[in-house]
Amino acid sequence: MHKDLFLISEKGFAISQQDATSYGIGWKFKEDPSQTLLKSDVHDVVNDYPAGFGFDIGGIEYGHDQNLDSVPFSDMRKLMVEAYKEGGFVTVSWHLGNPVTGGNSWDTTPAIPQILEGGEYHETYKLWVKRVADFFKSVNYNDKPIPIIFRPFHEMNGSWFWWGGNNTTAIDYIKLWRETVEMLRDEYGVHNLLYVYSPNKLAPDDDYLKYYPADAYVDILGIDIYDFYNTEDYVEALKHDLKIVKEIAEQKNKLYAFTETGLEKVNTEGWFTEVLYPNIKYSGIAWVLFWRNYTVNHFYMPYKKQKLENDLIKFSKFPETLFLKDIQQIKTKK
Ligand code: BMA
Repeated sequence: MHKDLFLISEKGFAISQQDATSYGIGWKFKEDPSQTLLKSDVHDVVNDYPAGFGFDIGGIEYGHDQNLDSVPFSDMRKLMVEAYKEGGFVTVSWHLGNPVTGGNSWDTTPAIPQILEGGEYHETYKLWVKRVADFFKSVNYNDKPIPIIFRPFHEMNGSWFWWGGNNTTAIDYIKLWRETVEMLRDEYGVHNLLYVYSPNKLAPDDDYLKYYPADAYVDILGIDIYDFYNTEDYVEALKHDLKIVKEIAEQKNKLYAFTETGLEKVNTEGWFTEVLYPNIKYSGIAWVLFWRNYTVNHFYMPYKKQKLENDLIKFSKFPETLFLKDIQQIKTKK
């Protein structure tokens, strides 16, 4: 898996999307035994699937049977296995709740000291991590858990989640990361994960490594940067931040990726080919992940007849933009 991603990063970058096959504009995954093929808005437009498939397990910690965006975990498991079987890769974020209040990720009540070893909510948190472990161990193909790229506690340099920014200290964040990895790996025996560290777009004084848990606890470096219809700013951030991630990753001999991006409602002419592409073309990222296609007011990839449909088609024809068929070829050639 790791090797495949290095090969991919030499040829270009894998196009990925969050919840690509779980739902799209006007449809939702429904199991159909006569139909094994996946559906995705991206496929409807470019006649190929994304190469990377993003999922979110937020809600699993509470023992819910569907995630925070109403995707049943039983469906998610099937979609993950299907993506892997087809030669794609699976990446997972975790919008977990606040263990102290029982609220959601955006409940910024400080919680880390209470859930670390010795804290009042440590046992609760251990149970949460066990639920995550049980799920990861249950995503099997040919009786073996499939590789999963896990990207927990993302965007920690912002203050919108309880695990980041003003709601914690870097020291506590790092302790939480390490304890979580140790629980998953040593206590619960989860060995099918690659861990991704992914801060949000850097503010001028931000140090990319401020919350970095150490080389032994991280496999891949990432960054999340969105275009909020402030394209100039976005392009500046792409240039500046991706260069920093690249330099650090190269020093550490690690893979790196553009772990989240997008322009909500993709409504800027030529966004894929003229704004994004020139700025990631030589960046060396292994993949770029676009956020989800949820509703007509919250989507990040064109769907059929959407304004940027042709721009996405044009983007898909560049040699570096690798969709599922492209990475199937890269993998079989090795
Ligand atoms: C956010 C939004 C939310 C969603 C969350 C987790 O960026 O898309 O609507 O619940 O991600 O997927």
